[in-house]
Amino acid sequence: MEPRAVRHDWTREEIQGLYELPFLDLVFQAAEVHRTHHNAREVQVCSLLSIKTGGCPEDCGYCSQSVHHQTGVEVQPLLQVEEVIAAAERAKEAGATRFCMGAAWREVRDNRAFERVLEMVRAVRSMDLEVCCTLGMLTEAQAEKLKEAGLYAYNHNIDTSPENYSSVCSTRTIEDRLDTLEAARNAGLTVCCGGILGLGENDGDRVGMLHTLATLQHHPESVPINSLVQIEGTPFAGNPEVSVWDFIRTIAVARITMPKAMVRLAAGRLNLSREAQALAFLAGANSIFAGEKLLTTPNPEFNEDLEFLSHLGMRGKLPDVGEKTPAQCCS
Ligand code: SAM
Ligand code: DTB
Ligand code: SF4
Repeated sequence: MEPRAVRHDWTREEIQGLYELPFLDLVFQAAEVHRTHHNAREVQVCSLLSIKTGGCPEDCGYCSQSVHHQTGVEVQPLLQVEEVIAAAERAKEAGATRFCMGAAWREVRDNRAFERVLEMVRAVRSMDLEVCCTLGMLTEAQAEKLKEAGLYAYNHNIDTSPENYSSVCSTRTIEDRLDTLEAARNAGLTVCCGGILGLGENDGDRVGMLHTLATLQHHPESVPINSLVQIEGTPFAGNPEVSVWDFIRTIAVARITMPKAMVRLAAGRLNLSREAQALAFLAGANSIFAGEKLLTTPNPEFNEDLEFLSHLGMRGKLPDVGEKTPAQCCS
């Protein structure tokens, strides 16, 4: 087989073998794969906005927005379209090319709130930004409506391995997650799907999560790797901090097993030194969330990130907003 072919038949043992490589061998291999498939000087700069905050009926153990945990996050009903446009303008001005809107919903319902989200998508799309939404579970018909409105990507994470899933969330199953991903895929949306480190998982769970993603029929175009931002009042507050080495290993294995995907250094960057972030870029990360807030927690400021990228000789990647169909790159 051609050494750089995109594979969907990874065995768990192979992925485990990659994860266990000597650290620098792994980073070197990942850097080679990265440089074969991507311009290693480009980083995608994404901005996040919580369009509906808190009050979520799901019990995800990491989340500040679940009604099952007392976290002090204030419930904020669905924003107005104008507020979203203003935020997207600020993000674009600051240098973002992808704008991701998150709602603390268990699932999308066919109601006026969804109509308003469709309006938000149309508006942000008209600003030549890649538009991404993360709204919980959805049906194929709903995904089609989002696609028609101009949505580029749907984010829906599997978070951890299939075996560990029930210890992270008990109000849905990983199969529910995979069904939603399939609905988004069938509607022609690109898929953004990754997970979180720091949920009490072991190395085998990290391998299991990557194995699940890397053996999907189509790899996600975008794979966010989050490091838990600990939230007081959630079951995972007080967990041991994620090792930087493990975080970078996970990024490197995601890069090797899903060569064409954008691998995002997602939540948790405030706990990572700039040197560690640079190592993560070397290991194949090529996307970040920028801007002072993620959904409910702090994140590095735009200016600091842009300065940092420029210090590394890197630049922001242009948005994929042309006429070509985006999803075809990662099949
Ligand atoms: N409610 C929707 C859902 O769960 O699909 C969308 C929003 S949810 C906050 C999006 C993702 O953010 C989660 O799947 C999880 O991977 C990540 N996330 C949430 N809280 C986090 C935290 N405290 N630390 C790191 N990542 C987190
Ligand atoms: C993803 O994987 N990480 C983002 C985005 N997709 C929606 C969310 C991170 C949230 C971090 C915790 C918070 O700010 O509440
Ligand atoms: Fe709700 Fe999403 Fe938070 Fe889970 S991660 S509690 S589904 S907002």
